[in-house]
Amino acid sequence: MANTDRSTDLATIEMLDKAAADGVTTAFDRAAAMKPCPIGGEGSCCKLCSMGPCRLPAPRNRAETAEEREKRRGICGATIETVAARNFVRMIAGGTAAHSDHGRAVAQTFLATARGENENFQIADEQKLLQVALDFGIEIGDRSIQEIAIAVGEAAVAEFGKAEGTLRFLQRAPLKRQQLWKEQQVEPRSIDREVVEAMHRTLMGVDMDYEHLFQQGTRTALADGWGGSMLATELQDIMLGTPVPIAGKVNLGILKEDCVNIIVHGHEPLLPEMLVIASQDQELIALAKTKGAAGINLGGICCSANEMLMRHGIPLAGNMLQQELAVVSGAVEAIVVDVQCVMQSLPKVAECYHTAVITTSSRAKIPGALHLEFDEAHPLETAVQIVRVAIDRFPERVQGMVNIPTHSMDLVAGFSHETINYLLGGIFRASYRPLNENIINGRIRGVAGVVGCSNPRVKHDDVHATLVRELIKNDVLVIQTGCAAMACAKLGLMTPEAASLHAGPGLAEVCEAVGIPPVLHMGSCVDNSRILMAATAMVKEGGLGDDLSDLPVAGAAPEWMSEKAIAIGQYFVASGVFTVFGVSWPTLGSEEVTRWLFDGIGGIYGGKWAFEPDPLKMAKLMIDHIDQKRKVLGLDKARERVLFDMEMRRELEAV
Ligand code: MSK
Repeated sequence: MANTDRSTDLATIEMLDKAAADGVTTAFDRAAAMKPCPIGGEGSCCKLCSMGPCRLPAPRNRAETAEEREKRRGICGATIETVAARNFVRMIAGGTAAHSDHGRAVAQTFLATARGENENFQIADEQKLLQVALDFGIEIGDRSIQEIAIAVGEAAVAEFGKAEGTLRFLQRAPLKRQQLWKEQQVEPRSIDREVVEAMHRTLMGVDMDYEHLFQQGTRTALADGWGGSMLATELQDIMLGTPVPIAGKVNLGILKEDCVNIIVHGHEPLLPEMLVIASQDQELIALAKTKGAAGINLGGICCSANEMLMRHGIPLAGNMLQQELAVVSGAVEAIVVDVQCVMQSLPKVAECYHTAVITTSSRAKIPGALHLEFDEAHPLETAVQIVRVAIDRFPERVQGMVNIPTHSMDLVAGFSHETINYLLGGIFRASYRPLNENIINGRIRGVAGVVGCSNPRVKHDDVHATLVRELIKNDVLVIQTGCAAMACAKLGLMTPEAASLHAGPGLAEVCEAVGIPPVLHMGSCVDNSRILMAATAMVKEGGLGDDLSDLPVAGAAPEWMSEKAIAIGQYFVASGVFTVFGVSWPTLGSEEVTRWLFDGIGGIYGGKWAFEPDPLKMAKLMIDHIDQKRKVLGLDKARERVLFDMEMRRELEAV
């Protein structure tokens, strides 16, 4: 396959050409060489015990007879429904564990910071601290900020393993949704407990009723979205600052030929925060100059990058599939990784260049990488050590191997849900009212969350971009996180100018009046919890129903690959959001389970799943859903657009 068919991104194509010339193999090559296993891919493989693995594929290209269907069982007698559901629930548990272990690390650092045991971090957003304290039912009174922070930190750490009660952030949801979760008995009790119970119930010989299995899957996913992920986001904001709009750049063109280039890749933002400080340290810059460099240039891949961008404007080098390609540029002195979405191939790719691959988490090592563990008690020291390693590598750069793509793009990021509130409502009357009103009057048709990974099984960035362009063209405001956000940012969809170039007339009018792009960057993977909060604020503002499932909104992960995406999708569905995934669907081996996820579950939660790999068809599914919600709300007639008059414009501009 030509590299132009593998990605729409010009920098990626250039680096794939260079990788081939340099004799380097990438994920794109490995995907082309290895077809996905069709049995595992559709959820029909059970490898939970050593009586198997049992393969339970349906007949290909013809309908299954009832007799064949009855015989499609594992050695223990497990039906294909049980096998497909167990596999799916285990994916949810894996994704929830990842986000929540990240959340736990943040909560522990937060508590140490509050107690004065960690001087490198501080309480940066007192207002948010007080908000979380109120949500946690913590008394404020005349207590000091430190006392409140300690109480919040202790309560946050307890959310992971408390013995009684349910998760505190569930109370943030609309009342109707809380009631529904209670009735369905899916309120998560503690985060760890739900992951443990999901693993237990999916073990050989335990839970065998697929709907009952999905009940636990739902409870586990809610422990992610309204638990581990939301805790990570909120506590990071309190310690590091809640994002506000900030200009940045994206794509491999951000690498600088004359500088020591350090790429941070992974998810947890605490070490990256310290690397931001260390990379600006005058002594270290002077040291870099003694080695012949003009300075130190920091960039990011995946969600560590999103975190650094949102709070410091540090440029994004690219999304998940560009991690190897950053090294292939020959201009990266160190790629620093922690957890999640890191490819084991990095040290192998780095062998061809001079790049140091540095692992930093106590939870993750890679053979062939240098391990410099992040010392939470002395985080800046670890960061300084890493920068020194990178500086020492600069003289080893082989000039003939350096080829930095010229492609980079401007973007505006930092749209936390609080920022949307201020931008739309104004600093003195922060409110979602203008957003709701513009949905009600039809300028904005609805809102779509387009999130998730990149995946070499589809044309890189293309599915994201085609879907998002189609949505904004149809007046749907798009909010994004993770690698999806980078895909669209690279194509210029996150600049204010994108409104007049790509958005439909109603959406463009609102974006131009307020000065926002039609596609809003909301952060990293754990920040999908910001989308839950934004949607909840829309419900609470009024006029769009009284539950999340009433809103004209939809979600998608067009190029997903990680189990984390499945956990996110399930908590969106259980929160009432129609959610479409592309690439492939992991329960297709069971018609019954798939039908239940695509339809039956909607009867319970109001949100349901869909699978559609074609981005234009995916957009149609989402827009049809949004229109159907508008109809139920009586807003279908309101789509005769009202043009902004001067008074309306003044109101929106009073920010
Ligand atoms: S990094 S989970 S590839 S979005 Fe959060 Fe990107 Fe997916 Fe990892």
